[in-house]
Amino acid sequence: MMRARDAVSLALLTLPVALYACAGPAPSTTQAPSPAAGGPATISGGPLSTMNMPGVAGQQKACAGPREKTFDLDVIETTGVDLGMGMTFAAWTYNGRIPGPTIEACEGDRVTINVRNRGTTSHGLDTHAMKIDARKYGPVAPGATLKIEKTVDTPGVFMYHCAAGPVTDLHIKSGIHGAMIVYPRNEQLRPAREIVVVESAVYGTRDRNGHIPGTDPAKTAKNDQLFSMFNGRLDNAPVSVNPGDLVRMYFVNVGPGVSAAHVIGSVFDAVYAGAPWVHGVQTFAVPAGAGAMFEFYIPEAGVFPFVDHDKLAFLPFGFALAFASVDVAPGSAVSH
Ligand SMILES: [Cu+2]
Repeated sequence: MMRARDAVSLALLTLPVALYACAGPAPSTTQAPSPAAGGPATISGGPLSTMNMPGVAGQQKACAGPREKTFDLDVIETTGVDLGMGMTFAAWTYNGRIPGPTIEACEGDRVTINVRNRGTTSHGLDTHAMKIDARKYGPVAPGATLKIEKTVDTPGVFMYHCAAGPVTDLHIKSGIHGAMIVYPRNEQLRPAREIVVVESAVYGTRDRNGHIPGTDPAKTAKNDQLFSMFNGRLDNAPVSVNPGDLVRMYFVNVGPGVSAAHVIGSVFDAVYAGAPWVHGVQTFAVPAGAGAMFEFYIPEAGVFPFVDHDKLAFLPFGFALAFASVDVAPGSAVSH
């Protein structure tokens, strides 16, 4: 597996650079911005994306738009979604994708979510952004549509996922989850290159053809994943950024366990996981079922992989999302 090897070599290549920077006088850099000075970021491009995750509309559009927003989702039990690296997974999903579509609202919006159950068993939807009678999250029978309505009044990045009574864990871990952003209405976020990243995992056994035919309840019960992923892919292409960019990541951890969110080669300038913002954080803990905004600068030309520092064992499965301002040698996990 070419990509697997390369993901490891990426990490190995990156480490000595970090160590060098610590050990000696600061190496001269040509165009490092000064995050410490708190100056405005150089924004030289639009929202960022990965294969399974389009760019966000953003705070300005969400908050300038109508204060009543409606989102329609379909629960679809697939026979196989492509995870990359030659693997497919018979996932259960919202809208046929892992993760589901990102729901963007603004603080104070009246949000309606219609969930059409196109599956063969009962499904629902639970969004952590709402304060509501939990029974309103379903589930509903196959063929039925669930309607959830509430004003969202807490800004942040929230997980949403299937609500299926006692088997909810199995449904979430089969792929029925996504991110919901509630932008603050009165606090203007800094100009930044924005991206949504959802960390999740697959629990099953792959066959000779790389197909994982379903979720294994014994493995989900033990949080024993086959591998973890960002945005439903094992092999995300590098995200192209520029030196000086401020990146704002809307992050959700589906699980398992705590995500030790970290960017190799940068330090979070600001983190929001519920007021207030905190600053100068190397690694931020996001438990399963939680989310956060991470703001970090691209300090100089190079490659800056976002990782779960507690799950580096999955680097051979491509579990790193590289932010890169440079072309990387062909055959590398961070090549364009
Ligand atoms: Cu479900």
